[in-house]
Amino acid sequence: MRAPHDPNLAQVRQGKILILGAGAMGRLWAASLPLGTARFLRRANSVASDCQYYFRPLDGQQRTVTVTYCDAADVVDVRLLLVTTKAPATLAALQDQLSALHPSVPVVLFQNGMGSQQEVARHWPDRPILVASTTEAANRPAPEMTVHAGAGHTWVGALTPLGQACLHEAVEQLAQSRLTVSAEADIHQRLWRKLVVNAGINPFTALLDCPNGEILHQPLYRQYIDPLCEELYQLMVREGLDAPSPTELRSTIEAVAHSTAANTSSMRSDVLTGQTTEIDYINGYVARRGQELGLDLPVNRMLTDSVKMLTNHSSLG
Ligand code: KPL
Repeated sequence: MRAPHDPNLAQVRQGKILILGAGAMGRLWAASLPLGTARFLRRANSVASDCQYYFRPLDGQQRTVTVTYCDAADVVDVRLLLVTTKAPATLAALQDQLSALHPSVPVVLFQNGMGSQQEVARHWPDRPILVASTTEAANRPAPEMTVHAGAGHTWVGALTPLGQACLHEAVEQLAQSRLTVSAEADIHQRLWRKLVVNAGINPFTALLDCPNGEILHQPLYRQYIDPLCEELYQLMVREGLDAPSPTELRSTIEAVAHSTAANTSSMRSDVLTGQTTEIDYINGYVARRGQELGLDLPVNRMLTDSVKMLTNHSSLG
């Protein structure tokens, strides 16, 4: 078994960490946790026993990773459940799995955007529900290959009262990985910062079918980015958040587009692979939330509708 990376973490009680969602983010965590710690939760109707893949960490030393699939009811000493499913699939995936999991096991949600995490907390207010906002970059250039494409930081905060009670222990469990993890008292502000970045990059990369950095030179982006940032600013103010100016929001978006210039965004990748995108939880969430608060946000509506036309998936309304 691999030794804990930080001697201070030697005290962390070892147990299993279950992961629901064996996509790029789930595979990154499974490969980064101490050997033997992670298990993938088997999805309904699946009989898979092992998930084997190549993992290329930041140092380029590619290795094979094997993670056992299991059913929640069959694992003893579960310390955490990490949920790395796509936002639109999260509630249904948890409805299939959570009843088999002891109610005291902390659930950490890793979804992009906003709305799916709050749906989960509303469904299970008496469970320890936590949410993570991460800047770790991982992708799967081929189904059997997972690449850790950029070092980031993962902030974890609580969504329910029991989540607050186990926040520090959950962070300690996650910090056994090689990844940088910290507890965040104001997780809402972090989630909003990520939402702004995704709202300003993802739909343009999907519509223009280009890597993140290329949007900056495209007329579509240049025409809409300032009105988009104005809408995001108005909504943040209406939400009572600490809102950076529209110019600062644009600078944040462009700094990330530059630093991830060669990346294919998750939304472009979903379109290219014919999967449902997370648009309803990014620009779609902004447009809906604006409507609830009496704000018309037409650029977010237009981007939501345009991305949906690419994939033809149904609207949340
Ligand atoms: O989070 C991302 C995504 O692709 O969903 C960004 C930050 C845009 C990086 O690709």
